[in-house]
Amino acid sequence: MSILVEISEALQKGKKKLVVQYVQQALEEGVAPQQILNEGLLPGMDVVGQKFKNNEVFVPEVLVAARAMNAGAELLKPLLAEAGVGTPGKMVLGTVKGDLHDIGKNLVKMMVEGKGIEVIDLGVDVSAEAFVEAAKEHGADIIGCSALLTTTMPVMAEVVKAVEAAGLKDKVKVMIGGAPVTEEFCKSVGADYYTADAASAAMVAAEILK
Ligand code: B1M
Repeated sequence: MSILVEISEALQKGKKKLVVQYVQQALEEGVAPQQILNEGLLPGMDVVGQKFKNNEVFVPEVLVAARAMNAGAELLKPLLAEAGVGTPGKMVLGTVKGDLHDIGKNLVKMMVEGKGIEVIDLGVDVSAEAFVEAAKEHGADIIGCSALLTTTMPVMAEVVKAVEAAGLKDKVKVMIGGAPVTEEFCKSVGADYYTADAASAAMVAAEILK
């Protein structure tokens, strides 16, 4: 089995130490860091994302796989930076104001990072202004908003309005999600994208940044 397949399979099983060991081995064998990322770590995380979407694996498996992914990616980061390989783009992510639920938001973060995208995590209880300020500060391409309460969903409309007011409508896409959020709601508030789960959010984010 090729070392890149070994990396992908160890990641899918959440075997962090093994992922680190294989990434090191691949580097010693002269495999390019970008190839390790694109053909080892990222496809491994894609498999986990798909299985999660299909209810074949659940939150704990995603968490351990994401930890393994991050450990492998940490080894590559300085080498990728040296080689001038940047991230495909940036997402500012948070749970909207008044809402403290963050389990789904954290899954979205892991899946999106699994696509090589940089995520600036603003945490929970994030106001529309704070989303927009952070997007400006970090030059983000996407604002991702999560809401779990029907009472906090209207904050997503405020985010869309704040993006427009800041003159960022053409630059920054607003993605929304969370259990009570729907495609219909997304259209009604003028957000750019709605996705039902973390794996789809990551796929759509990667598409936006292509
Ligand atoms: Co709360 N809670 N909760 N809660 N809680 C719900 C959401 C609720 C449905 C329970 C119920 O009554 N049946 C209900 C909301 C009702 C409503 O609004 N209609 C509710 C309530 C009422 C409350 C409180 C008001 C309770 C109280 O104090 N009286 C309170 C509110 C606090 C606040 O936020 N201000 C509260 C508090 C809490 C805890 C702190 C105890 C805890 C949160 C812990 C934490 O997050 N750190 C909690 C929990 C755990 C839940 C339930 C049980 C589980 C939520 C969860 O994490 N699901 C929930 C009931 C339920 O769903 N069974 C409930 C798992 C998670 C993986 O799913 O977040 O949907 P989810 O994320 C999914 C997708 O939605 C999507 O991807 C993820 C998976 O792939 N997704 C995105 C999420 N964000 C996305 C963003 C995207 C794209 C996709 O793009 C950017």
